[in-house]
Amino acid sequence: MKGFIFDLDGVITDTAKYHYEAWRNLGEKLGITVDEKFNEQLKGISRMDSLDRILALGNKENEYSLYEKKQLAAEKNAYYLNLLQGLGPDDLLSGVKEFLMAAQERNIPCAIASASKNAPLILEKLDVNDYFEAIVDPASLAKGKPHPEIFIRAAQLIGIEATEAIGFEDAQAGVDGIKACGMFAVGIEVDEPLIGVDISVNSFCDLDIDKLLEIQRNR
Ligand code: B16
Ligand code: MG
Repeated sequence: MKGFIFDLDGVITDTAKYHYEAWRNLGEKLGITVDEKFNEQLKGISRMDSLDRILALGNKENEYSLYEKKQLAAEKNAYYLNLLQGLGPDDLLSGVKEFLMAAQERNIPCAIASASKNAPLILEKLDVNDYFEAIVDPASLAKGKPHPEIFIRAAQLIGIEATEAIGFEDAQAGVDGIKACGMFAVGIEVDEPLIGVDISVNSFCDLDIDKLLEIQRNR
């Protein structure tokens, strides 16, 4: 048995840039500069954990109540959703659709392991829902990435062991989660190098599905 487990933001589509823009906007209102380098630390991290990291960056971690923090997170999400308005099938990253079609032809189940609560909406906008047998609900998890729980759950949902799956990630937190459960990791490296991946590519255009399966088999 085999299966593919995909992160969403930065792997299927480039919504990572919208998350960054939305956090930078919120940071400006709070007097905290969220730059591109710091933003790397937010990739794959849940909404509330990202907010906590930003507040800590500005030494403001004790200035807001939980209620206020939930309001700030909701404000960021509203801004983010606004940026997603024009998202459509053309926003799939290069080679993703072809890879999903090739997986479907080979009857290899695919699942989404994204920290994003917006994942179902984004997949619908991209018109790729039908390629995925399962989407992990991040609200159902005890721990976020880099904990491996989300990847273990995704493998369970498609009926395979974590060690039988190949995981695709663009963030270090995600790669760490994949490797922590013995899964084969493919890094989608655009900016920063990812440590610990089994192979890395710039995009799905660089991946031959059959060669990838062979590499995993002979690992
Ligand atoms: P939301 P991934 C993650 O998605 C993003 O990388 C991260 O920047 C974001 O904070 C997180 O989802 C939560 O997203 O606010 O939409 O629930 O990379 O795990 O697909
Ligand atoms: Mg990601």
